[in-house]
Amino acid sequence: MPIEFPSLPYALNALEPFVSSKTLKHHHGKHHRGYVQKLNSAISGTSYEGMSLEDIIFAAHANSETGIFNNAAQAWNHTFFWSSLSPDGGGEPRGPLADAIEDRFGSAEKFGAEFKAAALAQFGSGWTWLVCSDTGIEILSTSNADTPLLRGSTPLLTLDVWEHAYYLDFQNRRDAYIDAILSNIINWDFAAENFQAGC
Ligand code: MN3
Repeated sequence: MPIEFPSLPYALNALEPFVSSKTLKHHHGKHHRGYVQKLNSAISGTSYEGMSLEDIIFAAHANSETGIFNNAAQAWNHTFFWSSLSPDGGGEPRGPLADAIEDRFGSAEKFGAEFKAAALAQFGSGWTWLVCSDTGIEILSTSNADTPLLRGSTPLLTLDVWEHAYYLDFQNRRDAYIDAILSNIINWDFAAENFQAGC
């Protein structure tokens, strides 16, 4: 069984005007699809064929198979990213996750400011995450395809800060992209489910 290229959990225009259908069409239909296609052709006929996507990520990393690792991790990161956004998103965290954010960051507003600063500070391509680990919840930035799974952290939500995520809509204004996502479409329900399941 090849690794599946998943459908978006919403319509192409569902995140407008914050993420345009044009961006989603390219980002999901070209970039994400491309990672999955390259991965499937790279693992065909190898010992990776038939493994879960997570197992491929760990095995390729352990074996220093950079090409397979990059495409596998990007496939996983993107699927997680689509769920981190929602047309019904935005607002503030709720429930036990809201309490954890208040304990760690002081308030949801202060969390937003720290998350934005981390996403802006990521040099070049990468991802900004809210994760939990043995020491509690924290903001984490990863470069290129790198993923918190390798650190034993549980991802709660993520933001893609590769230029392909925002250039069509915001050009070089990464700060405006971050603001639009955090204020309007970040999926706190998804983060809360991940928090309750894994932290
Ligand atoms: Mn991307």
